[in-house]
Amino acid sequence: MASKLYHNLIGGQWLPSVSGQTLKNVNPADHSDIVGEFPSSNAADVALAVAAAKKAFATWRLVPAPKRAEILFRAAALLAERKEQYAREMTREMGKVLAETRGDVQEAIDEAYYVAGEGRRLFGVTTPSELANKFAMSVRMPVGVIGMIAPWNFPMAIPSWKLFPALIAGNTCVIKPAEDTPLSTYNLVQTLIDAGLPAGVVNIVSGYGPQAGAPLVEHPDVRAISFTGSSATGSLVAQRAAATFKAVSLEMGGKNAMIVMDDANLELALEGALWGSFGTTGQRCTATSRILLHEAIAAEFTQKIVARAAALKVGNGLDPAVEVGPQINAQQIATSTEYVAIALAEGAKLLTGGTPLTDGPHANGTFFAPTVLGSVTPDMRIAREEVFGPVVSLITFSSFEEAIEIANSIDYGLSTSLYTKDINRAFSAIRDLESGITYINAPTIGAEVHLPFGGVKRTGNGHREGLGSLDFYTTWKSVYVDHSDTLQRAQIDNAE
Ligand code: UN1
Repeated sequence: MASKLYHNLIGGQWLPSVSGQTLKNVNPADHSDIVGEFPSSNAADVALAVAAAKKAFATWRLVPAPKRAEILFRAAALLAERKEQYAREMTREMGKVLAETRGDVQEAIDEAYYVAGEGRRLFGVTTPSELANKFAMSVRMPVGVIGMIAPWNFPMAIPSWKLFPALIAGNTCVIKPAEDTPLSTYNLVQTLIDAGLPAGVVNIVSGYGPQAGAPLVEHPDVRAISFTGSSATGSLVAQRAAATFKAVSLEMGGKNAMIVMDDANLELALEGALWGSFGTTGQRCTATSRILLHEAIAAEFTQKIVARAAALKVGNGLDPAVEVGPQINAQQIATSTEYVAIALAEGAKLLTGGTPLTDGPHANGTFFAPTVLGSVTPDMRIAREEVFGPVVSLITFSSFEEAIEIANSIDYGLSTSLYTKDINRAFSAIRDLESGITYINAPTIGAEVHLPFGGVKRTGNGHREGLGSLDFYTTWKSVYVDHSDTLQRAQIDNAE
């Protein structure tokens, strides 16, 4: 059966790529299942999309924000109606299990309601002028055309984190979905259109990074870029965007540590470790990838997590019995395989997993066995570099201070977690862990949309999604209204 052909969305019209080239969206659990064919776009498509977004900005910026919000409220309700269908399509293109793709759609719904509420806030500031009979305030203005480059691991949630706040603030958008998971972006944007979004306000250009992403980053009419992906690509994005002085929001890698103290509820920590490490097949920037174990409980915890990890059912995420879906593609399988080899060469011990799964129900997809590595020390590459797969490292420590030091010893700083019943240690950890997010008695995953999301060090460049995203998607305009009917000179006429 011929797979469904999708087009770019430009100025409200669905258009094939200018070159006519396409790319295939393949189900990672079953490579014989082609989800669809999408445009493989290049600079010519990006130019059309940016021109459409620029044109639409002239009118969209003047729509009152509460009216823009009404579209988001409607989109939220429509997404809720379509949740099951969109979740199934997402599992088909991305692989994660249905419970998680339902969560991904739910995250877009949450984001829509959260941001729609901002339509009646978008607060600015007023402040007294230093001069008499003069009024001072600063208001939030839209930035203009925003370019967005989205990852494949949260195919609807992360585009919603970018599109919705940009839209409520009056910007127009060109989004490049990840080449592995474009359908969920299409579903999200189709919902916005059905909710009444005018033509040209959001444009989709699908394709690969070098061909479609790079021209978006470099286009002079794009005023800001929001990027989520690897730190290596993020660095290229920032360097290329610098030539045209674009604001850039980068959301990148992690090597997230969970610390389990000797007084922790071990069963709770075990459940959290399994969910944090193997949920989304470990393919979250927030995934738990280092578990730091107090020496007093290390042996018991290790034995339990190894047994539980080995028993996880890996397979097609549409099967309700499956707990862990496939990895997204062969490249990610190669990365997981390579990191296991690097870890073993450096002295780590393979406790379970460690190889791709290729037989029986796994024959047609890209599966990797849930993997636990023991005897890992903080200096090993496996303890410092992001794998983005179902591979977790166990590291033993003997004091709380040492655990914090190990947790902070890496270049990333997205999410951290501490299991303890000691409230003093909990608050010390909240203060001392170098990360944008810290969980107490919960794993490193599970962020809610209305709190700031992002990290420090190589994880980000200081911006936040969720609460804080409006600071990226708006620019301040300070306004002075002098009603004295005389020339009043600041810094001069008010000086004694
Ligand atoms: C990601 O880790 O790539 O916090 C995004 C979470 C999700 C979002 C994760 N709400 O786990």
